[in-house]
Amino acid sequence: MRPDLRLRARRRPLWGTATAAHQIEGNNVNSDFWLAENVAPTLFREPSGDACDSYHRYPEDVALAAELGFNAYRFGIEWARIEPEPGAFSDAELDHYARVLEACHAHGLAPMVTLSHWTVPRWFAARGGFEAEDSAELFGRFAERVALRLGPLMAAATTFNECNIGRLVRVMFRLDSPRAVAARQAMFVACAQACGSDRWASVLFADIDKSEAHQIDAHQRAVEALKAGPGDYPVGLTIAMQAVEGVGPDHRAQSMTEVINGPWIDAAAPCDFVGVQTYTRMRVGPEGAERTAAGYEFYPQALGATIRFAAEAIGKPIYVTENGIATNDDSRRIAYIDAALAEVRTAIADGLDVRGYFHWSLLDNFEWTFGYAQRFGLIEVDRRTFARKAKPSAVHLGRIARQAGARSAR
Ligand code: GCO
Repeated sequence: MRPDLRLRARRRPLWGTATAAHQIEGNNVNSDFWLAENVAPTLFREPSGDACDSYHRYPEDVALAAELGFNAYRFGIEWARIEPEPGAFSDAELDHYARVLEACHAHGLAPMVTLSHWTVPRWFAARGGFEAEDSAELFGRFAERVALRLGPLMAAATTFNECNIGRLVRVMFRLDSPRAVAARQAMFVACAQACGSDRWASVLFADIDKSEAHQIDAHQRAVEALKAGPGDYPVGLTIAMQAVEGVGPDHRAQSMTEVINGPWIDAAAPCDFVGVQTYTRMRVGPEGAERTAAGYEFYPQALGATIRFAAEAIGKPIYVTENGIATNDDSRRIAYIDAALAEVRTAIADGLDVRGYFHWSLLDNFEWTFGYAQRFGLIEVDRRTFARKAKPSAVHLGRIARQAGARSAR
């Protein structure tokens, strides 16, 4: 009798890794991102192409994660595959994701599923994405189909990945500059023209003044759909939380935190947990601070601050659903992991309800507009043969998970 991982997930801490459908599966041709990667002009350094071919190689990925010592796996299901045309739901694609979930169970990995990890079907982007008045209803319909088919197999689910990303990228990457706005608009026009549409809107570069209220409505509809069953699993929301630190007497850390999080702190109210996703801190850093390959300051201690912020602001159980580092020096990834986990342990020792840690990412994968240049993975992937090779950091974190009791002898 296979142990019920959903019950087990409630009882013991989850130690896992995280991925996203578009970043690892490959050939997500019906998605908004695939089109945006392949139009001219584009903001993308290179197209996602085959990615890690995890659409076909997920059995290998899941087996590797289990072999390393993890007991959970956070991954995304792809709306653009499940509903390639409006209302045309694919049972074959839902069956595909049921097989991915079954593989997780067969390997003792509690599956945490992300319903939307930024990508949407291109037909949805071409009608205005979440800027469209009826967008929440369409997302709720998608969530219902997912809940009905996959609910009995999920150990946990989240509606949106980094729901506040439209806010964060504006602040962190200064995307409001005239040059950045013009480059984005040119790509959007090219996408709309390629679809024969007069509009185009994506989640990552959303005009949140037009989209945010609809996306919050979509989140609430999805929470209701998932909690309606079948299946019995916690439903959450993941929020991008970089630790915002003030420098100098009149810093604006508090106001910047509020700008980055916006209404999404309150939107977590109907959820059973919040997914904290933290990479670094945001401050006018000291000159000479070590930087990662993503340009972030090397500051794993940020995780302690964001866990405490989430506990205080939201008051829900916490999973760290993303934490990691882009680097070609794996020894720095090991140092980052040890320092980040020290923050988690201290938070738990201080009585905070932290229920799991998912490292971003299992695999070196497609880092959105940055392409494959930024390597966040515990496992490297040969870009031609797709061969996987665990880095020392994978063995290191897997050993920590095992020593923490992630995988009792089965
Ligand atoms: C995010 C996304 C991931 C990224 C990761 C590294 O949090 O931005 O969930 O898709 O790849 O964060 O930037």
